[in-house]
Amino acid sequence: MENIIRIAVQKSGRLSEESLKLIKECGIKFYNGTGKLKSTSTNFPIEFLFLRDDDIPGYVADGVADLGIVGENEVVEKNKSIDVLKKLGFSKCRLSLAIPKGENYTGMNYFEGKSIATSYPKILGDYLESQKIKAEIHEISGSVEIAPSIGLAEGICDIVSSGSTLMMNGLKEVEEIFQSEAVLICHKGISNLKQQTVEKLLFRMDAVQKGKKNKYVLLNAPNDSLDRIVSLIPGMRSPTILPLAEQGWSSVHSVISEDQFWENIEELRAAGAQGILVVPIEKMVI
Ligand code: PRT
Ligand code: ZN
Repeated sequence: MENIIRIAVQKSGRLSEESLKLIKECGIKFYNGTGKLKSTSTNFPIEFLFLRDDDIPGYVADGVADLGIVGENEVVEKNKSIDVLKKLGFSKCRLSLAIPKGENYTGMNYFEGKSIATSYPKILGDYLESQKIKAEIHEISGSVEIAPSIGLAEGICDIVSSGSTLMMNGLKEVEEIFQSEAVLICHKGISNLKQQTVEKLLFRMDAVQKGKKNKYVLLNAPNDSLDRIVSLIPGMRSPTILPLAEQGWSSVHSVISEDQFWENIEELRAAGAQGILVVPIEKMVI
């Protein structure tokens, strides 16, 4: 019982779907009925708390939850004493300064003596201080983008993803001050037994993430180009090479990284590879 960990995830919002998907990909089963605030897994020692994202850093700092999945923007803004265990690669966005699009932007000194509306007073305050700019921060909890048009502030500092919200409100992005993605956070000083469960979860998350970053390739190649092809796709230990029924040809199986995927495929074709199949990898344990 003492090894059961509690994880806080966003109840409903931009982080919810990907957070639960990642947990499911780790083979963890649970029931997530609408409106439920708590749930328990049937096959892993973990309980779920479904909360507003703003509350997650605080619950993890207090130890009400052992783990949490939340945006780095909330982690830094709330400034609670917690550990960040892992970047999760989803809900990527940036926190930016924006001003009315007709304004002539001259650099950070544009903001000297001006007022800026934001839901992130700490991140903005720290940034202004680092830039030695004195501006007035108006903290508001939502609809930040309308602040300049209603005369509340001269600029805003808000989360931007595609940029279309800024555009629709007649604003332009002038400075990116912070980059964010979802992270896994942990209470400081959890028990050894709980720590073991956290390690198991991290091991599974790593396998899922590595799987996403890599592809399995199968191809046919003439035997005289095998050396070159093996050097292009070294794989995890080394590629598997199997003879084809046709004399002088082999089938090569290996793993390639998503980052260099297209360059790799082009080089393989140039080296004589044919019939290249690329297959997604669900999990990868090295
Ligand atoms: O109800 P609860 O408090 O739980 O949720 P919330 O409404 O506070 O947060 P939510 O669900 O909107 O966002 C959760 C987290 O997702 C944020 O803390 C960020 O880490 C991350 N994220 C990623 C975003 C965006 N992308 C995003 N585009 N959070 C907010 N936005 C908003 C932004 O505030 C602005 O209004 O989307 C608009 C800008 O989007 P674009 O695409 O028009 O630029
Ligand atoms: Zn929120």
